[in-house]
Amino acid sequence: MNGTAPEQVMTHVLEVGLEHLENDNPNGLPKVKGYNIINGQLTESSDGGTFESTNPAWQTDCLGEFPLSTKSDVHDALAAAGAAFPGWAATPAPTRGQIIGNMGRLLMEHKDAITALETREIGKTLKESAGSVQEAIDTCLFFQSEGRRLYGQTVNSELPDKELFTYRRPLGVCGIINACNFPAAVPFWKMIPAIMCGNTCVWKSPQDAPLLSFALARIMHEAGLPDGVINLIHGKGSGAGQHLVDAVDEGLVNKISFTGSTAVGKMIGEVCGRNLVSASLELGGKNPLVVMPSANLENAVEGAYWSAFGTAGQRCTSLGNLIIHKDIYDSFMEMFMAKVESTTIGDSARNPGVLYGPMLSEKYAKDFLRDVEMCENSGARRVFGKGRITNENKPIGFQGDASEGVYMWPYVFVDVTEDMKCFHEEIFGPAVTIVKADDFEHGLHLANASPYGLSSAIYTNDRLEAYRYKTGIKAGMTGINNSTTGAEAHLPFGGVKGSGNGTRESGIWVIEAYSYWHAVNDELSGKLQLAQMDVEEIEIEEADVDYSSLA
Ligand code: UN1
Repeated sequence: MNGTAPEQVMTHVLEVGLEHLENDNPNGLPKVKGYNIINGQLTESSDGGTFESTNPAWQTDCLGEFPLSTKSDVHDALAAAGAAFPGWAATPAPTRGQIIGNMGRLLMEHKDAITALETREIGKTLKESAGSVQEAIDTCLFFQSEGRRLYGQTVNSELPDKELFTYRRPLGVCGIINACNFPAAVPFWKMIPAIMCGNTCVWKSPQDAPLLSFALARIMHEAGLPDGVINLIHGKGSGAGQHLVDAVDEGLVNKISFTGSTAVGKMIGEVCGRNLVSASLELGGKNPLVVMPSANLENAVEGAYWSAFGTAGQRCTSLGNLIIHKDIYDSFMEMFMAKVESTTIGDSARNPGVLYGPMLSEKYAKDFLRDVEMCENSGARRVFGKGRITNENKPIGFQGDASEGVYMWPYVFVDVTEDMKCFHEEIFGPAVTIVKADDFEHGLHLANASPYGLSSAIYTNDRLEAYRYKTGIKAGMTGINNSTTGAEAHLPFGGVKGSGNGTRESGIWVIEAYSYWHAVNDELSGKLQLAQMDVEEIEIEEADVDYSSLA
């Protein structure tokens, strides 16, 4: 797959005139000149600045150069989205849904190529990249038909000859900012419902996935999306993304949807709050998974292992605190550690079947190493994990040449207690912190004790325990006898506490985040009738019955 499929997608994006740049890519794949897409036009940064996107599994493989967008580029994109808004909002919702359906069908057609491109750009395994692309397809297919609903209501008036209605109205220009770990699924979770409701978007691509974002934006246009409805801008660090957030203060943005860290989410929430602009914030997690004695231990080990180390732990739904009942602690740990020790790691494009690939980029590796140091400093005992994988320092399951990419050992920390910093802080990478629970109540207490509330899970075959966990946990999502990951495209996704501001992505629930309710009354009587005041009063008639005598 690694040879032909990425070339297919290159051909696809090259159809719009992307030129190949000089390169020494070791895999023979092209390095392209990438662009912003503003009002359907391919544009460069106004000051000519660029940055590169490289393959974290093979760092000498450079995918392309992309515009380092300036404030004026961001403003151009906002102006285009603002200009496109009235026309798009007036387009019948079923037509908007039809275009969204076309996007889903084009993604299906190019799924293998997009999958390979995602793996090339962020290092996820091919299986997982395919899952992320499938999640984008599922989202399109779900919202295609929502375009034929987008229901409002008819409501009875308290006055005669008067009708009441509710309508869903679009918010306007939406700023979309997503992380690079689900670079196909998450922006689609945001933009598909946004445009289905009639909004227009300025999409700031994640700095580590600009080419994939470009390919997706091109596909959206090929599906029939009018120019200006989705405008793509690239950028790095606190550049273009910050300009987009700053534009909220300038009155140019009606909605921000952000997936990323809690710290940045709080900053965005403050800016939106002071401007009374709606914000959807999908933030960090320290997702707990509790294992009780009645559980099928093999199944629990598999679920915990996948939750902790699948995707190299780089999901917002990845396992944080593994909470094990003391009676099964030793037997669970024996099976768990055997799996950890044999973990397969490598470049999935060349070593199919590895559990996980590289970190998403050097930046994620640096933060991960800082965080595992924090675990040790906070008193946890490390029983597995030795830093960055090199050819001299690698676990037995590592495949390929470690010097080519940015690979991390899997980490296991035990003897973790509630008073430690590492119990409370998210670690974005392949590390798990393990806590022993005395009984169910203690396990539930520990599961609720972190500042986050995104995902959660319990393994138990006791139905009452499962019920008590489900009703006692404070989290946006809970798996029973399942891992902490695995949200589906038609269930509400999001968290409580430090994991977000209560908004939800996906399914019918996300529509609330991209529309407002408009209540309309139509007075047909030809006169002014005042609600509450001109309503006919119905007197209660005194009944001549002694009810107590009937008993
Ligand atoms: C994310 O990490 O931001 O449930 C999204 C899951 C995936 C989505 C994760 N379907 O793990």
